[in-house]
Amino acid sequence: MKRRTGLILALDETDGKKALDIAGKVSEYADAIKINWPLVLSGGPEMITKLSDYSDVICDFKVADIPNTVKLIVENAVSRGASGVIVHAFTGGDSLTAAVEASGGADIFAVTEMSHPGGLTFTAKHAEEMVLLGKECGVRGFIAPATRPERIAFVRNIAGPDKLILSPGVGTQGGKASDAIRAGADYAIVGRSIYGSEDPKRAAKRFAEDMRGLI
Ligand code: BMP
Repeated sequence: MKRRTGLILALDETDGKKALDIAGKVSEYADAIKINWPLVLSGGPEMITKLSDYSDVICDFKVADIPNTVKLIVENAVSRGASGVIVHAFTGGDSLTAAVEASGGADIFAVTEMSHPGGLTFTAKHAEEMVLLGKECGVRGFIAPATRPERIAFVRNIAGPDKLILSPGVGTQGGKASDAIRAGADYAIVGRSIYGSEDPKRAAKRFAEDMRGLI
């Protein structure tokens, strides 16, 4: 994943045709497109391959399972063109290791603390352990919340300078892309504020401009 703007588009648009249209319009400003269950379930897993024509694709499947199932999911996503897969860390070291081993060189990102209010219930309390475990298992980076920039700084401090931090929660959830980057994130993930806007290209440009000079 080459960093130009620092922007990752979370393409949770459920109309497959519309999603591809938005991907084309926004690709100038997005370093990657993150695809999650809403679009995979409505547009089919072939959306992963189709979107990889526009940019790097990160499969946000938040994989949380036993090692063998993790392996099967990660292998399948990568074979369809994913250059990254997001997994949960709470499943433990064997499942995280299975993801890294099955990735065939694609990037594995582990969730630390989630960006929504409910993320405080369990994930925040174990964020440090999850980062340490992720490092031990060789993940490429972490997901940390733009809604709480001080927690991005916390994750960066434990993760060290070499891991990537991808930060969702920008825009609709209240976080600001430049604040996330200043706190230590490498990329800001933005969904509804771009794909749900009347002019997704202009919206993406605005987020990219907010981060310009910090990337
Ligand atoms: P939006 O910008 O529309 O709020 O979308 C954020 C995206 O990031 C969604 O795809 C969501 O599933 C994902 N995400 C998140 O919002 N918080 C997290 O802690 C982890 C996520 O993957």
